[in-house]
Amino acid sequence: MTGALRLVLGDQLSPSLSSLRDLDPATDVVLIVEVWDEATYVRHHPKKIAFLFSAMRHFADDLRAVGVVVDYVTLDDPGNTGDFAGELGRAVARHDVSRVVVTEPGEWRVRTMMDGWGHALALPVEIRDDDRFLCSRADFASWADGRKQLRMEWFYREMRQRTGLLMVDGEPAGGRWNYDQDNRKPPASGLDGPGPRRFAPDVLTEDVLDLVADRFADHFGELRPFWFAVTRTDALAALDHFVREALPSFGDYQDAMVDGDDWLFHSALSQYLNCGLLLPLEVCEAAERAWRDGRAPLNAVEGFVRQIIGWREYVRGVYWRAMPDYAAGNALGAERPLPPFYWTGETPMNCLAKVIDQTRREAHSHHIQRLMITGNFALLAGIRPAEVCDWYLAVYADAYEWVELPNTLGMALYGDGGLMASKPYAASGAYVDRMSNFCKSCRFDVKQKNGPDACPFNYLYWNFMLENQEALARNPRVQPILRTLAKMSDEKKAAVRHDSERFLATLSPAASHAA
Ligand code: FAD
Ligand code: DLZ
Repeated sequence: MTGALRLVLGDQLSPSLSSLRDLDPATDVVLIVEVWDEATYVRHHPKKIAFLFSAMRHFADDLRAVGVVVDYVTLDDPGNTGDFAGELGRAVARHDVSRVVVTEPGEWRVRTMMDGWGHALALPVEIRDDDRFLCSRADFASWADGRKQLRMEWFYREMRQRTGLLMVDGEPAGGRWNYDQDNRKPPASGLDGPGPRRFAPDVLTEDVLDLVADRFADHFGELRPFWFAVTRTDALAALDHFVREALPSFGDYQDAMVDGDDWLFHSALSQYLNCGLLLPLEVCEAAERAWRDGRAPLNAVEGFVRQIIGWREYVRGVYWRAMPDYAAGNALGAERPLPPFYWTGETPMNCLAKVIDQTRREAHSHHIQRLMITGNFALLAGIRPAEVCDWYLAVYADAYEWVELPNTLGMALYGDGGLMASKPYAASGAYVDRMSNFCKSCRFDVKQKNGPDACPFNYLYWNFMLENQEALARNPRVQPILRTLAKMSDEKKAAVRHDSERFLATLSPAASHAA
């Protein structure tokens, strides 16, 4: 009897994956492929490529250990065609299979590729739902249908009821759905988080690191030191470490930024969740247990659970509902090219330089750094959303378009005109100063509003409002800001424009090369 060829993609490394569910070890073959096109459709950070290749190889070994036949194609296989379709074609020729089974991919780009596979292979291709997510695409569509705005908070409350997480007798634990007002503390002096659990690379990972060093040396980012978990067992240990060491303070310092502490109390679990080594429900249940056992306070656990069953599920729903047009969104008509310093980190603005440096070293920065430093700058400076999105997709180990695009284009850049965010996340230097210690060692003065020594976020903020006042005029949440703008003197407006033009002129690639 002929079997099924079950293709598992690099971000589908879960034993419970829908495409593996009815696998018959006697007849079926699992195909896993390292392909050039996936590693370069954006120039991914070397740590991300090494992480996925090593996790894919370990996953293959784990399947083999339970008797599954795995056909694993390495990047340096001499016959490697470099893409999914080519590798499927070769595998169909190698094996006695009569159909292909795959779980739907995370990206629209790959989903459209899949449409052509059946014809090209002359075999039926079954595409199954990705039920590792807690809200299916169909369920999200039913929730969203007929709503003018897709506010996360309402979606989140339904997800709490549906999962039963942090629910007591049908009511939200503690009587409130959302404990954000207890969170968002500025960083206390000397604040120091435990950092994520780190793992020494094994022999298999070392092989991958050599391969990646050889083939992707020209990509942005440092490959070593490499400490990510690459197996489910180690990812579970990383989860356990987070719950014990960091979760209790997660809520309090969720929005804080500290120069010199890359992680604070964040989990650093997103890359494991997004490639399937961890599942969202088990992560939330581990956090909930810590609250029920008195090991972590409710504000921390609720805040953490909200990020996963709320934000994570919600952005995925928005992505699939709004694609493919969503990717071209540019509601504010931002047309400035991405400044070269996003790749070099060479900028006199300390906050940007530090976040980009961390990104280069770790392929990670935390949410507020992404939203309020690199994202806020791109918003205020009017950088083309497509270029900003490509940057975020390339530089973070957890980046896949389904999660990166809504966060960048929708949340950070307001490129979808407010589908996701009720107002642009624009902030001046005062926010950065309140929530971080970056300003203390910056060449610019955050207290100065104008002039060559003023923090550029200060005048760029008002310049953004001046440039976009018509586009934002009907947004009720921006009204108070626009009323302040209307009262601003002409001299002050002229100074804002002058400082902004002067500063923005230094960002062009030509100006950077000249410098
Ligand atoms: P924690 O702060 O510990 O949060 C716990 C978990 O909640 C995360 O692991 C993640 O799975 C989930 N989560 C938190 N916030 C979000 C969110 N806004 N959307 C989706 N899931 C969330 N996250 C990605 O996973 N991939 C991306 O490519 C990505 N791009 C982003 C781009 C921008 C401009 C912004 C503002 C945010 C982006 N995020 C992205 C969301 C968030 O920044 C990361 O999930 C988080 O920083 C990961 O670090 P952590 O695991 O320590 O998160
Ligand atoms: C991100 C990535 C990389 C770098 N390499 C591979 C690969 O070689 N093989 C593979 O199956 N998947 C890889 N991935 C993840 C895919 O890009 C991801 O599955 C799609 O973007 C769909 O989400």
